[in-house]
Amino acid sequence: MSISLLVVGHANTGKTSLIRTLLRQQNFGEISNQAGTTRHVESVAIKVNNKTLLTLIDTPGFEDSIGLWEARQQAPFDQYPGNRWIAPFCQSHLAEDHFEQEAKILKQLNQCDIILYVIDIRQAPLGKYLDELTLLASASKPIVPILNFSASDSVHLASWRQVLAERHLHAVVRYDSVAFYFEDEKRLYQSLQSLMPDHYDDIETLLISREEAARSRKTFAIDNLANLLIQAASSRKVCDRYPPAPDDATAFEQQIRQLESQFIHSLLTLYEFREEDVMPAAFSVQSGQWQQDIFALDTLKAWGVSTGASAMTGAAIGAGVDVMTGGLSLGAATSLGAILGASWQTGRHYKDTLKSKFTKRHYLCADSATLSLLCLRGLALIAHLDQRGHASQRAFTLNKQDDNDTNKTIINAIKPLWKKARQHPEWATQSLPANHALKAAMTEQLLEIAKNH
Ligand SMILES: Nc1nc2c(ncn2[C@@H]2O[C@H](COP(=O)(O)OP(=O)(O)OP(=O)(O)O)[C@@H](O)[C@H]2O)c(=O)[nH]1
Ligand SMILES: [Mg+2]
Repeated sequence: MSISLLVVGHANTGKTSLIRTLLRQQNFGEISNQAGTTRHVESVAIKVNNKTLLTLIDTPGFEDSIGLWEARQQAPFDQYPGNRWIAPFCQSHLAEDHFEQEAKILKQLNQCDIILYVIDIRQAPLGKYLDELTLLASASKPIVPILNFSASDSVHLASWRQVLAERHLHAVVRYDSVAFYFEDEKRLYQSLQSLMPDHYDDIETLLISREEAARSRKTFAIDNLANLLIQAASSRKVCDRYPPAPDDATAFEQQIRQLESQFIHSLLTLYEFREEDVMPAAFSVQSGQWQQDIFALDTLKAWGVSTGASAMTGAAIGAGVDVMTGGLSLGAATSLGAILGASWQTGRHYKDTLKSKFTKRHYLCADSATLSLLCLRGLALIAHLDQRGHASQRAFTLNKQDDNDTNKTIINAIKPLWKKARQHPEWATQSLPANHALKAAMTEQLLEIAKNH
């Protein structure tokens, strides 16, 4: 049998939200800012490998706990000790009339293993909440208070801790269903382990599976970001003049934006969020003219020129290219390699350079500012989704990122890699395998950055 957790609390304290976050699902129940959103009891299972480890039971909120406490203290219910008042109360006319919502909660009390009492810590521990705690305590089930809305400081935190301690409720868990921290959730599960030692291993299995899922999501997200940066850096658009005609510039911008949209889409799917959860603010793609620096060591290496003689050979190539006139054919260009004595394996990089030089064609490519922006926005999105609770209702705006020192350091670490990617137009439409040298280096850098981001 799985552990059954009854999620209770005053109306609008975030009970349904808590369940959504624990499930990592946005489609459980209804949530809203209005009190009285949940009107019925609803159960849902948390499974690992098809085995149900926990059953969560959502309930309507308490609406009139002071009235309920008074009714419990009046005849005939005052005669029943402990939890014995609950059954007759649920069969009474009071349960059908005034306390219809409360009766739905009370009926569940006998069947559950643990009560999760959800508190909105933005509210002071008023009498109505204390009455709820007293009523729940009469069921003689373990209670774990959840201090919800914990992402922001609350002046009431200390007084809540005090009133809970006075009721011997020390295993209190801080939580926030919108700004989600796995460490908080871990503490909740650890409390359950100590309350139900027979289920220790099951909960441990759940914790491990949650941790593994978070790790593999992160790895996959970073892999996607590496793909985005490599593809954006290696994307080119041929145009016959520079600066480009407006149509060419627009088509190229579209190409780059499309890459980012695909990246956002795959991350939302991965983290199980919806398209409307992220609003990518528009950004302007800045494009420069693609140029191959023929004196760069990497270029020479790609041309098969030994680096020992690089400076000289590079100069010779440069001179060779400059003295040749526009009528040069690619066949003739091939002999340039022979003139220079370089071992000729240049393939398309060399041809591209010569071709653009002699056919007066230009290649547009994303400039550094655009690639920096894509990189920083990608990292910001991953950091956000890692901590976005499934109860969040506000869309995250993916904005321009600050030009601060941390971001400059990040860009300086990644830039040399996208400079290399820029020389490989054939990578624009493929995702390189994880063991590809440049992809592996990019992924490693991004993972390192994401760890501290
Ligand atoms: N910032 C923040 N908002 C939260 C948190 N938990 C819930 N909310 C918001 O609070 C509102 C109420 O959440 P619900 O989950 O509907 O609350 P409930 O207790 O199920 O409400 P009822 O079913 O009406 O009793 C929603 O707008 C949630 O987005 C939280 O931890 N932090
Ligand atoms: Mg609800």
